[in-house]
Amino acid sequence: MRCQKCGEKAVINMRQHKLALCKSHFLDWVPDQVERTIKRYRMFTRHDHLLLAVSGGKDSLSLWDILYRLGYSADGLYIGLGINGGVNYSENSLEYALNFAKERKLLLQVKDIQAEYGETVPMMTIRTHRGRYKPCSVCGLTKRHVMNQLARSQGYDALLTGHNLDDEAAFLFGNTLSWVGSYLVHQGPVLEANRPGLVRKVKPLCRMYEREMAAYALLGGIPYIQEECPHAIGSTSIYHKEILNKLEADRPGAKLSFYLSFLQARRNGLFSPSADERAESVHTCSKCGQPTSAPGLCAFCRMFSKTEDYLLSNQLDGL
Ligand code: Q46
Ligand code: ZN
Ligand code: ZN
Repeated sequence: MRCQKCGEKAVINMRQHKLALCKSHFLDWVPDQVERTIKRYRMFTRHDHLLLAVSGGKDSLSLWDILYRLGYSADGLYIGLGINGGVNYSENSLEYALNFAKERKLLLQVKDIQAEYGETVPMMTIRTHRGRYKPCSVCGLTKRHVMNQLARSQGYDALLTGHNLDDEAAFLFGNTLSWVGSYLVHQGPVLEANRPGLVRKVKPLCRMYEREMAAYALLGGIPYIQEECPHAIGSTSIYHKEILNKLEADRPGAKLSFYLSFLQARRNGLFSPSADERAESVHTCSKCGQPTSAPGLCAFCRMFSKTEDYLLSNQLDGL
């Protein structure tokens, strides 16, 4: 197979785009595609101060590399969740993120959940019973809270995540199977800051296949943590990804078309906020100042207040 741009030996064949490329043309093609996505969805400009959530995995590190190559100014944020899972997952992933930042002299902010809130995500999960002992629910809530809090307090213009097309299509598939309208209304490449206290969220890799991002990291010489988070193993989202991969194998381009058709349907007004949602008044959490649908504390502060009570009672017991 030959590169369609220069005729050299191709290293990747992307059936979904009917395109085969050599290493050097592929490494130029990926940033070019991401730049088009940034412009198409008016995500941000080169004047904006960006904060990228960095996990140490291939997507976020590749995105950081791409932004750097394209001349955008993006700082990284690594959130230490305290996940071990028998593979020192959090410690190792931090190492990859730190090395990446150091080599390119980029700023990586590190927030350690246990240092900040007294307990790791798995500890909070066991004690609060949130998510039936599966940490993903506590983890998602914590990450969203910490990312928004830091982006807001330090005046960043947008918060970026490395979600790729496979992530977005699997999320969409799951929400379509159960018709979770409230998620479908809000899913997309850009989540506007439509409530006071929220920072704009964007996903510049939303049109890039996971396979393309893995190839970019590999060919671009970007070391990243290869292991999945131990809590992702056996998850519904991975199961949905596998189903979509089968569909993609038979019909190249199916994932992209599923996602893009959804975005088009949404633009055409197929989904709209429910009457409940429209009537919902926005409240501000009395503790952290972030928006919440009910008066009083937001979901994160409610969960964390149980940690505070628990830690305090432990201290009192020790007196
Ligand atoms: S990091 Fe956290 Fe994921 Fe691990 S505990 Fe679940 S949500 S799987 S992106
Ligand atoms: Zn070429
Ligand atoms: Zn709060």
